[in-house]
Amino acid sequence: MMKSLAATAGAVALLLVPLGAANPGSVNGTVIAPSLRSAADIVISLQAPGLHVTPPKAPVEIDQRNLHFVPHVVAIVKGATVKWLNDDSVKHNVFSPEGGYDLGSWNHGESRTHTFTKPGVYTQLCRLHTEMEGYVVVLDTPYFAVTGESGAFRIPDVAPGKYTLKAWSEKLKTTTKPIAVESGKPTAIQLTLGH
Ligand SMILES: [Cu+2]
Repeated sequence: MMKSLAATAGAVALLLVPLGAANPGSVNGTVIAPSLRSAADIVISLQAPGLHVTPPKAPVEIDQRNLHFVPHVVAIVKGATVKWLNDDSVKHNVFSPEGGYDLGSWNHGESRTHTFTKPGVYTQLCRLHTEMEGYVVVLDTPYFAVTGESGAFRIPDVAPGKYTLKAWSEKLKTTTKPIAVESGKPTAIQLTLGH
């Protein structure tokens, strides 16, 4: 009895984890940008033909706080919706030259949304505060991250394969680098960005 139970359990485990199955890998690394004060807000994405993206059901939020877009740079997949909040006591507006939208102006506590259907970089501006600037980077890959203050990033759960790693910064030239992601392994990347 015990033996047959163990045998059954073994067979089930074998079915769940077929021999040679590809486990996800990951990509992590650091971006160095010697000409910038900070290596934050750099969008790292892994590009390959035919990648499938699933937009999140909930909108991705960008706050307008102390006359800034927070976060300054937001990366999303195509089909995702962004919701802009207003955390200030003054009115704010959002418009984008590349996106061709102008969401009007609204008060503290209110919000506006826009759904992005095409990949690209969309500058976010406010007609009421010309110094305000932010970016929404729309991607057609599920594999991306935005660097933190230290320039570090991590992209988890990447299907093994060959990719073109792309690093986008608002101030620097976009850099690409071919990389390979192996099953169940982290791939470490160090990238220096220049003008
Ligand atoms: Cu504003």
